[in-house]
Amino acid sequence: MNKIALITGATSGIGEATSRTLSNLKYNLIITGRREDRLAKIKQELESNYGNSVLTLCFDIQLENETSEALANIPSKWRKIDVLINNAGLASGTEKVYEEAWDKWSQMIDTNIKGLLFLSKEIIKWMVPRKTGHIVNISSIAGINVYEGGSIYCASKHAVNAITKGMRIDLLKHNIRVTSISPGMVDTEFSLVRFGGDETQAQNVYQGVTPLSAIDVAESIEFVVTRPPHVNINDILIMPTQQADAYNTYRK
Ligand code: NDP
Ligand code: 8X3
Repeated sequence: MNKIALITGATSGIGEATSRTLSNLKYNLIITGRREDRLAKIKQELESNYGNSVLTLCFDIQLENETSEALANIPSKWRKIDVLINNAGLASGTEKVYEEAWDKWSQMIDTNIKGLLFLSKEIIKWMVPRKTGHIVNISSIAGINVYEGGSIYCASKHAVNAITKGMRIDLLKHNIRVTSISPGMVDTEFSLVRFGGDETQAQNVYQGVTPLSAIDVAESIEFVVTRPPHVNINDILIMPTQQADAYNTYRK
């Protein structure tokens, strides 16, 4: 029987690329995001190219009631989730801690931390009795370094790292694997979202650098989920060759 993976934030970037790599491995997929048109298009593309089954769930992961309702509507045969990819997330703005950006900070905290936690709790409840499962949390170099104008985004990814370590310990006796993947710069819609749709500012982030592609990260996800059952990859830090860390980037 095909395995089932749930990928949050599959409407673009890393999540969308991962939906292709896992479809290629014959996973049936539950894909989520807020943009219903994109979910429908990706479902259609995957099912016709890979022959797997794809269930779409459209909800805002910041909202517990929407998330609960979406999960409650998952048919029982789809609840045997083998792999959960906690990928939905964003950075919003580059305001400093004394500047006015409360709404943006709340959005990052509610999406990157609370959303990930609430959804995970619900899915883990289905994994524990089955004594099997794998949770892959998408963190960031921002979970390791803190840079100017990034305090709340970085805080959210530091929190993801702490939650990941906690999950690993709490889930040890339940045979559920837990992995953190921390990329540096990846060329997705991430910077466009961070800069509120300003394409020039978004493109400047990648100037003179060959960033990672979403596929590079999806291939790391493919690697961790295809290890034999006795192997748990705890952490992967994946960077563009031209970026050593959040502070050191060599731009040509
Ligand atoms: P994208 O902006 O391309 O994708 C983000 C995804 O998250 C979209 O599918 C979006 O779906 C979803 N999402 C965002 N907010 C919500 C929400 N409130 N409810 C439901 N879904 C939501 O960026 P990336 O692919 O780059 O980002 C994926 C993850 O990778 C994020 O966690 C990000 O922090 C992390 N990351 C990115 C890096 C980069 O440089 N790009 C580097 C390191 C980590 P929709 O808009 O349809 O809701
Ligand atoms: C995204 C990478 O360096 O913009 O998580 O924080 S960075």
